[in-house]
Amino acid sequence: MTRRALISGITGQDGTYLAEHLVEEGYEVWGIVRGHDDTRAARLRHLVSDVRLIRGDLLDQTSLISAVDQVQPDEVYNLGAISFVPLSWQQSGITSEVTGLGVMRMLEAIRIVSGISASRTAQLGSQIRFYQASSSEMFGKVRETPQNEQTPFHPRSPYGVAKSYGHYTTQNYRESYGMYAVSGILFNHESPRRGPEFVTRKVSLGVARIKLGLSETLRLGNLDARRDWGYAGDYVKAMRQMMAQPVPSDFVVGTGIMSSVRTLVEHAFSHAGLDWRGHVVIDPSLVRPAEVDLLCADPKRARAQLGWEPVVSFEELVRMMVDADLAQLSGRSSPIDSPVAEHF
Ligand code: NAP
Ligand code: F7E
Repeated sequence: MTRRALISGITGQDGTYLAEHLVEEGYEVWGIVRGHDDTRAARLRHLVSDVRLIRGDLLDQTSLISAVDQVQPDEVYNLGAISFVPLSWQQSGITSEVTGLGVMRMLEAIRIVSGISASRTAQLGSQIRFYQASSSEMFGKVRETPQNEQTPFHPRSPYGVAKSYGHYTTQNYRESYGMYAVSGILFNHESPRRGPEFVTRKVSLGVARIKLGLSETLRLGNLDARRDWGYAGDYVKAMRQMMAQPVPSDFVVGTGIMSSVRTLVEHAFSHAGLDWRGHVVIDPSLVRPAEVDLLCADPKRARAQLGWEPVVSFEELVRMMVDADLAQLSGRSSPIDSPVAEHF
């Protein structure tokens, strides 16, 4: 029988790749979209036509109950969040509400629609499965390197704190109610669909603009930070694989290789035949109040139990993103989103 998936955050980077992947796998895919911005829904439809949309908001419990009740999904993927770390200091309240409490609201919607309570726990097999988009930002000021499923959390931003709340809430619903609820602790993953405020896309767009003579400089913050960067198209496959396990549990997903922002910049400029030193300007206002200095995954468990492997390397990813932005800005492909992110 056709499986039915409901995705929050379907208009975001991961939502579009996950929707594509699930459609390819034969799923009927539904997405929750907020009421205010039809351009985001239009972009989604341009990328993935075969999805059904339903209105809802992670701030609004009633809308989530209605969505789950109407769709009657087999699987719910909670990807919706305020996901840009610097914004979480400026808007910590709304970040806690959406990225943190939103997880609880989505789990409550499933619990209520499924008729699960403390005295009537879920029966594995027939129940709605739940995936939470947890993040390596929960490791923050890392206690060990690389980080695995047992590494303690030390979040460094309101975003990391909210994600930690969502992570523990997911675990708690699994333990309290016997629900099939899992978290993927995903390390940074990028693509040509990445929001223009995140550093990889900011760099690929900046390089394309400089190459095409549309700009001279690119303003950046901390070049020493190191991240484990992979390709979003690879990571959404791990989400589905986690939901197909007989017993629900959490997985770290990343490449196990880290690179600095400086290395990212060097690769991106050199791919376009440019020397970054003549163009990059360090802007202290872009340095964060509390930085996560390094993140590096230990994906052994995902590799062994899910059979998951990243396909696209960091170098291929950077080239893919620069080429996509060059094509977009020179009019050789249709626009994905706003090409200006200088002020983030
Ligand atoms: P993204 O591009 O920023 O997408 C975020 C999505 O959340 C958008 O579809 C947005 O919808 C939706 N959203 C925002 N506020 C909402 C609300 N109040 N109610 C319902 N939906 C709301 O993020 P992403 O990169 O695809 O990441 C997907 C998820 O994985 C996020 O939870 C993120 O925190 C997490 N994560 C990402 C990474 C990464 O490296 N990409 C790593 C670890 C974890 P609108 O279009 O309406 O704004
Ligand atoms: O920053 C440094 C910055 O904003 C990466 C989100 O998807 O991944 C993402 O969070 C690094 C940081 O991603 C600029 O200081 C330097 O050290 O691309 P980012 P992030 O903060 O790692 C995690 C796993 C998530 O869960 C999040 O949702 O790059 N950096 N200069 C800069 N970063 C930005 N954005 N802009 C700069 O100019």
